[in-house]
Amino acid sequence: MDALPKRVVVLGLGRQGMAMVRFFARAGVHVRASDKRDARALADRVAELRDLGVELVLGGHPLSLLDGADMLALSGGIPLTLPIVQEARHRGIPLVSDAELTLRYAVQPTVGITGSAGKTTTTTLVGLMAQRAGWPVQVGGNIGTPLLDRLDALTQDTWLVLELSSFQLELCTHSPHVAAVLNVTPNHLDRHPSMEAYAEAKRNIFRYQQPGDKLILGWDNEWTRGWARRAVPSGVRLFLFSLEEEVPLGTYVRGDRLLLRDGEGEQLLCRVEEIPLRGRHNVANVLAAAAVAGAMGVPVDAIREAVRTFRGVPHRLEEVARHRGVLWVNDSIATAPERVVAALRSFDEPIVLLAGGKDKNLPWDEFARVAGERVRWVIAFGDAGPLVERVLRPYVGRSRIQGVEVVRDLEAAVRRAAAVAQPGEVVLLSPGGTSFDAYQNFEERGEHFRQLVRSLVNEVGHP
Ligand code: UMA
Repeated sequence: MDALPKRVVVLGLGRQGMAMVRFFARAGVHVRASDKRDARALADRVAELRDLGVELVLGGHPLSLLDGADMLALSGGIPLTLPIVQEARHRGIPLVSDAELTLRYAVQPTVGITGSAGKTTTTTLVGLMAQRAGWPVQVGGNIGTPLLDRLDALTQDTWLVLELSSFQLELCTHSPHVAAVLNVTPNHLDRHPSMEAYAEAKRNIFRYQQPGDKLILGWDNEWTRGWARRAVPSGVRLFLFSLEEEVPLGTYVRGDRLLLRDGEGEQLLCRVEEIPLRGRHNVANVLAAAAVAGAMGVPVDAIREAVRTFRGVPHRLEEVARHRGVLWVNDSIATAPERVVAALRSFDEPIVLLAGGKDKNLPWDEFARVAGERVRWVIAFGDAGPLVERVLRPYVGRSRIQGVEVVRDLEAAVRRAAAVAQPGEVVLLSPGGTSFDAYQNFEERGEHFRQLVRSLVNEVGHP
């Protein structure tokens, strides 16, 4: 096991930062913690930090924080371009993320799942599959709960199933025992310097795997297929999943059946119609989760039961209400245009789309094309509202899109949607941008949407 540092600096006091602080402070490491926000904004955690004996520097990250430090621990939201991060590199101070620390110090078996799309659903499903088998399991990581500060409380045989983001992986030099990359498509290009850099960050999830470890890769995606051909570390067992082709080891579809080949022959997982989630991308997510669980050794019965009973992840194509013949769906988690495309493909009904938020410098052309095939009306909101309007304008009247309007915020968008949606249609919040123009995170945005829809439904005298 790697030795602990003596003096560590933790940047960012959100969920990951707090987990890192607790982990180090309890282990007796000297912790200096810093956040760009001030003590008032962080009032709810300052008392805990003081109790832990942490040295606090709030309201910014002066370079002097690094004096005497032998490690710099970064939360996911800290860009590597910050002057203090550059300075740490210059001084040769190693950088880590909470994921790296978890993978480095956990004695438990680890499973890591990443991908540009589908990782939350897949990770959740893998956790449920292991649970169904009666295995001790904890699900965490980018999905919302870092597990780092709970490692000590978990038994050594507990499976840690982690959703890992490119931000966390960028700083990883350890890989999980079972690693999965579902797909790699443009995302976070405001943060990573290039598509290659983004993909290379993701590759860290298996780059450091050891002989005997297991790797699961998507066969239908160009990047991950390329890795399956060329980049598997020696001694690592490769599983694939595919909607398109039958693979030698892993999961695939034949007719209406999902099948698993785990080395001991072919087994039936379930039929496509047994999957309660909408959309072809969810069939891919089920295949991915089953391949991961199969690689872990979870019995097929448990995999099947988990699939049949899974009702989805909050804020992910979540049906919020059916009101006067209109279905209201919350897909706040869609923070990239590509995610909206997957959401749009999940419905046969005409769609009133609520899109916007904050753009990440991503391409929107594919979004516009698919919207043209599936959407009747668009209500664009937030920072990226004018951008969404601009990319869709050429389609109005020349595709299924009859109109695009720009409103200020989500509240106004919901009001307008209530006015334009017709019975038999779906009102879909699937923004394509992040929530950071108006909210702390996508959960808060999704929660706000739910509230707005609920009050609309309860409104007396609403037409
Ligand atoms: N901060 C600074 N200086 C800065 C920037 C931020 O001090 O220059 C501070 C902020 O004031 C704030 C803290 O850093 O106090 C926020 O840190 P954070 O953004 O890392 O938030 P956490 O609460 O730690 O949430 C993180 C993940 N966030 C990011 O990666 C941006 C969450 O993923 C994750 O669920 C959580 O840890 C638990 O692991 C969210 C996300 O958007 C869902 N992830 C991206 C994605 O999925 O696309 C990667």
